[in-house]
Amino acid sequence: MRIDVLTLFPEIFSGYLGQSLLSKAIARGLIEVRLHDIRRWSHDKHQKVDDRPYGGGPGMVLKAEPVVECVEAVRAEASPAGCLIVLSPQGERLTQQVVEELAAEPRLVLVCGRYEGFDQRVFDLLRPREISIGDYVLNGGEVAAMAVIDAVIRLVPDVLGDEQSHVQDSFSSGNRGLEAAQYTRPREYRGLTVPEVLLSGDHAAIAQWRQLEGLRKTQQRRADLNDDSVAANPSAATLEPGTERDTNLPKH
Ligand code: JD8
Repeated sequence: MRIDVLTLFPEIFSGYLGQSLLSKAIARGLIEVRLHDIRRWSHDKHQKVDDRPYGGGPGMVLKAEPVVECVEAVRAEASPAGCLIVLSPQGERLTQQVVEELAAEPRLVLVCGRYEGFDQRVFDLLRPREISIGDYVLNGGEVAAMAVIDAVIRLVPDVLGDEQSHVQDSFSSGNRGLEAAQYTRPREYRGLTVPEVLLSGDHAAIAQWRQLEGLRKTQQRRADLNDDSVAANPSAATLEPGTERDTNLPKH
C-alpha cells in the first residue's frame, strides 16, 4: 500500500514513521509513505498558504490553490490516483469498519489541514472522503492522519509479526467486545496476584475465563458496543437513569 500525506508540517510524522513496526514494513516494501509539504505549492513569493476569512471572523483559512494543486500533482505521480481523504472534524467518524475499507485500498492520499480549516472549494473541487477521528478539537489533521495510518497498516497483510493477532482485536468485524485483563511476570506484585486460571495450563478454562471477562467488562464499560441500534448510530448510546456503567473503573 502506498500512503501519501499532504501537510504543512511534515516533520510531525518523522518520529512516528521511524518506529520499528512501521520502518520494518517500509523496508520490506509492504508500505510506502510519502510526505508532501503543501507550502511548496504556494503561489506567492512569501509562501503564504493561509488568508483571512471572507465575511470576517477569527483565525485564518487554508487557501484552496496550494491544497488543490498539491493534491492534483501527488495523485498524478502514480497510478492508481488513490482514495482521497481529508481529515476534518466534520467528517464521518473513523470506525474499525472504515479502517477495514481503507486497508483494502492500494493507495491512500491523506490531506492534513491547519488553522480554521480549508477553503470550501477544496471539498467542492476534490470531492474527498472526509474523516474525523472523534468528537474533540485538534489543532490540525496530522494527529488524525497518524491515527488513520496506524489503524490501517496493521491490517495490511504481513505488517504485524503475528499474523493472527489482529483478527482477535476488540473492534474487528465479528468482534465488538473488549478484551479480558492481561498479566505477565511476576506472579505477585505489591500484593496483587495473577488469576489462578491463567497459571493453570488448562487452555479451555483459560479461553472460557477470557471470554466471560471480556463480556463482563464490555457490559460494564461499553454496553453501547453490544447494542445494534448504537452500533448503527453511536449518539443513541444512553445509560439507564441511576446506573453506574462500571463500578470497577479506576477513580481519579
Ligand atoms: C483537521 C484544522 C483545527 C478545525 C477550528 C481549530 C480530525 N477529530 C478531529 N478533531 N479535530 C480535527 C481536525 C481539526 C483541524 C483540522 C482536523 C484542520 N483544524 C480547526 C475547525 C475548528 N479548529 C479532527 N480529523
